[in-house]
Amino acid sequence: MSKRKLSERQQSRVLQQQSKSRDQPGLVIVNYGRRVEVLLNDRDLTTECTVRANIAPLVAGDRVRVSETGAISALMERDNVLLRPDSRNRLKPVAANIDTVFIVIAPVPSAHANLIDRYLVAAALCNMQAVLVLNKIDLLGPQSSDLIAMLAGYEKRGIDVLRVSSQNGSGVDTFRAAFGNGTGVLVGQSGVGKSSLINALHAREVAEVGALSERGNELSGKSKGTHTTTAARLFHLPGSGALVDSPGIREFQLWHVDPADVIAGFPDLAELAEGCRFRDCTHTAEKECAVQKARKNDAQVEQRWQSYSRILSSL
Ligand SMILES: Nc1nc2c(ncn2[C@@H]2O[C@H](COP(=O)(O)OP(=O)(O)O)[C@@H](O)[C@H]2O)c(=O)[nH]1
Ligand SMILES: [Mg+2]
Ligand SMILES: [Zn+2]
Repeated sequence: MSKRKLSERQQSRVLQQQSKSRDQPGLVIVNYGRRVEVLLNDRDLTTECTVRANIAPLVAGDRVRVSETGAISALMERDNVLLRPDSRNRLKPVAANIDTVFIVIAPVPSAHANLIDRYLVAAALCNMQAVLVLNKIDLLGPQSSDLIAMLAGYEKRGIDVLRVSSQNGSGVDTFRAAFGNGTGVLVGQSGVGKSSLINALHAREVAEVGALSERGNELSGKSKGTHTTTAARLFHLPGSGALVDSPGIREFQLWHVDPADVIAGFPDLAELAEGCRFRDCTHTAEKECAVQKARKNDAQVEQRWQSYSRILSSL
């Protein structure tokens, strides 16, 4: 792009901003479809807004401008946005301006490394830090040794793992401290306890617990006029920080990802890959591939490669 063009674009952006300068800044709490709940920056209460036609689909965490008549007139530039495919395989934004993705897992429903890895790839590609949260530690027992070993593996590779029980409150303070002032998003299978975690952080019920309401909405395909919704919602936490509760995602697929980017979710393999002969090595069938070589001598690398390879072939 030429310098002149760029400056024209910048100029028009400035003009756009000026015309909207009387509109108030706000933060999207939840998008119900027709209406969007917004927290105006200078108020404590949220307000329901309409959305002007030219605005892209809004999600929790979006910074917007709201006109005097209560219409969202502008969407401010996003730092990042978490995307996921919907049931019809169309990419949809889930939450915006996120510092940390909390990948919630539990003893039940059981966690699979490959699902965690898919979330890790997504977080890396969306420029978000990822932390693993093991919820329901009150249910851990002798049968949990595989889960505990799996988490130790992630920890060894430098990923923070928090262990909590939203039911008996253990670890909840550590969890609260983990993101301080930032904005996090909870992701993970339905039923792992994401909404329960939000409630535990509030010490009272603010989020709806139980997968039934989510399923009800999925079947009817529309909200029943009430505010029980499947949309992601932002909760301000007592003290500081905010968390977005996202509806359960049974199968989190990464089909929209460029195969060459998958390695971003596998920093340990990426490090090995520096020794590959070809820069565009996919670590599958190439000659002189350092990852393939390491696989042969290291059972853990082999396990990690299997997960990587499963994601590659699912794209
Ligand atoms: N034993 C135990 N059950 C929990 C815990 N946290 C949540 N649950 C239960 O797990 C189920 C699903 O919780 P929910 O918060 O709706 O999960 P979500 O679908 O991820 O939002 C509910 O029946 C909760 O009572 C926990 O720490 N321990
Ligand atoms: Mg929930
Ligand atoms: Zn390679």
